[in-house]
Amino acid sequence: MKKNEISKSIADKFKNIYDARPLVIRSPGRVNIIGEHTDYNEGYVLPAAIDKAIYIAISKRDDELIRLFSAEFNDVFEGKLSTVEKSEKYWANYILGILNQLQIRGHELQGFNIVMGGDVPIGAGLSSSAAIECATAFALNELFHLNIDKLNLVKMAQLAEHSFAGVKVGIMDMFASMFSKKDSVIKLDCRSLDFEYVPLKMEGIKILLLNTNVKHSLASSEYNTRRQQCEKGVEYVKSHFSEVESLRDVTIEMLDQFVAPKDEIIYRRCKYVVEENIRLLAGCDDLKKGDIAALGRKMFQTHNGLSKQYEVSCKELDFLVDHVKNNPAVLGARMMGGGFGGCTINLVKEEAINNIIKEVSESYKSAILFDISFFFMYFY
Ligand code: GAF
Repeated sequence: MKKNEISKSIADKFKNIYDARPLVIRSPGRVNIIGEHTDYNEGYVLPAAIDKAIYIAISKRDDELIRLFSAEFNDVFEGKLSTVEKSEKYWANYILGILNQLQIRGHELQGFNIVMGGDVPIGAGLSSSAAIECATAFALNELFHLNIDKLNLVKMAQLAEHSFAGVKVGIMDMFASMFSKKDSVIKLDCRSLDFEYVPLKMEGIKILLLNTNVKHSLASSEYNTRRQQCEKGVEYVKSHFSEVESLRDVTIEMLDQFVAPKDEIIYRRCKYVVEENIRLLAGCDDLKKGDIAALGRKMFQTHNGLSKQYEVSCKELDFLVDHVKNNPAVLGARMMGGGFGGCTINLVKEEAINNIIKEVSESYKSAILFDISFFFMYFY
């Protein structure tokens, strides 16, 4: 379905349920070209918003009730403004988390009705959760004239995910959803939050997303563990260099000297992050020079690091990357997002796409006993 058709169907659903005309807000999912697990280490990322989005239809109520309907799950949540807390309905928590952030900041709201829907596949690593949080934050900001700027909405969305979804995510997904621009990726410095739009021009090459259609349950707990392991690595180095605040300030030499002798696993985790930041900066230069083959090679290296050093891949993701690795029509491929399932991102020569999809789908089905699905990345 096209954007305006989805928007209309969500608005129609809203009118059927609540008999009112809503404000409809659309917030996109994202891809990330390179720079994975670097955001919470104050490094760099290179995301872009895609043409798949979450839609929030919303209107005010006269009481203090909150009524939420998820079109995806055909499920209802009801609560009160005076008792906003984590719910067992995990989809509702992304909305409640934003409400909680607004209340912490002292914003006075009235009750409201919401219908939520959209076409960002859930669990595919395309940030459907960040898109829900950003759409909700934007919608409540508009509805109640709160005058919160976009960067603060992004920060609130990140904190909502920490407190109501329990995952200590970085800022990349929300930032991409809120700040992306057509035909460009965002080179975001996650320390200063300075950013630059880098044009994504790839003649004859398409971005193909292959969805493993699996999401392993350890994704959230392992994500938080990786974050702690990185912090531990920083602590080891900081005891020798007090000015070090995050892995952004750390060099491979420091890791060799102060982390390797202490803990081999932490050393591997930190080394991946330090190398990934170097790869991203070089990858941006490749992009600016139009050297997509060089960028693609770095993506393969990133996958290798995520799989072997950072250990956030899984057999399904590894299968998809291994499968295209020696195909000359695939310039680069890697797992994308937090890991343990979701999509791989592939840079593929246009003329070979149909064959690749057919071939990978068949092999995946016989090896993994699952179907893959695929999408092309189109800009928001
Ligand atoms: C998830 C998180 F939400 C992001 O903040 C980022 O850390 C990513 O995993 C890994 O790069 O999408």
